[in-house]
Amino acid sequence: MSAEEQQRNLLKLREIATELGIDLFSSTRIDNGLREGIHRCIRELSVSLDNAVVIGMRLSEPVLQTVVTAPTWTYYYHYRIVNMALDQAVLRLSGECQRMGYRSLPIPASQILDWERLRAHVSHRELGARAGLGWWGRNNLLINERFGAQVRYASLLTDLTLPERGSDTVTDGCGDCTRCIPVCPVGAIQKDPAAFKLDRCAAQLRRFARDEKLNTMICGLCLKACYGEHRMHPATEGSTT
Ligand code: B12
Ligand code: SF4
Ligand code: SF4
Repeated sequence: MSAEEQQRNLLKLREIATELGIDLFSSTRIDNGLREGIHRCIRELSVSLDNAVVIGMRLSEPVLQTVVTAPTWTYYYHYRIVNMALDQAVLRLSGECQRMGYRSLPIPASQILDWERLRAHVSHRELGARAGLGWWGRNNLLINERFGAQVRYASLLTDLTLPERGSDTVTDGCGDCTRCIPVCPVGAIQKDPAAFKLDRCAAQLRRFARDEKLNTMICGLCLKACYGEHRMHPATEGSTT
């Protein structure tokens, strides 16, 4: 397929995504390095479905303002509805790939397959970084230049050839910023993203799920601290509701 055709395919999918409220959109190729991290239930499939589309939806800043010391019911509902919107968008894009005569596998925004190791089908963060949507932040999240960590992601795998984008992955995008380090209640965030203490974070999210009666492992504190170019409104940054 020519580069022009690949670009046309990408634009067609991007147009649909934009109509569905998607803020970030890109694509990348699944190479052997990425394939190693893919869950065994779809690893074989990813050999032929070796193009990935990654989409992102920005979270609402006022919703995040309700998160001050713990996740709130307001944040919980937003988390759920954004996941649903992403899943619907990926479904639409996947259907479009199939109508164009290609195969496509939609990957859920947030479905854990392996509860012991806390792993899903693929890492949207890793795909997003490869697709040029952001960098690996100190808080272990994918940080987008415009929206910081305040974006949720989903992806799909397809045999429709798309342009290889963002191969120039940003490595040290955080620069001098350390804003998220002190907000973590369990000190999970370190200067070096690779030193992130996942065990501490996961234990705290289990406590939040139980104590806040959310029955879901969410938090929101290090997301709120990482807002990219769009600063939180200064008058309300620390307010409670
Ligand atoms: C299971 C899970 C968790 C587990 C922990 C999983 C883990 N291993 O980190 C728990 C329940 C603790 C958790 C917590 C949170 N999660 Co979570 N989680 C997931 C889920 C469903 C699967 C992750 C997975 O399979 N990881 C497997 C490993 C191999 O991949 P990885 O951890 O992403 O990255 C590893 C390597 O890939 C490598 N790496 C190589 N290149 C890169 C590039 C980047 C950018 C990164 C970050 C890493 C990385 O380093 C990592 C360590 O080995 C994903 C959705 C998905 N399918 O991706 C959401 C997801 C990662 N979670 C998300 C969020 C927002 C959260 C929370 C803030 C909770 C909340 N919603 O309030 C916290 C943040 C914790 C933190 N600071 O990391 C978002 C992240 C968005 C973003 N902007 O980055 C995701 C992508 C969901 C979504 N649909 O957007 N999560
Ligand atoms: S999600 Fe919460 S507990 Fe985990 S690193 Fe971020 S602030 Fe800390
Ligand atoms: S708040 Fe600053 S240090 Fe933390 S991940 Fe975001 S940009 Fe990096």
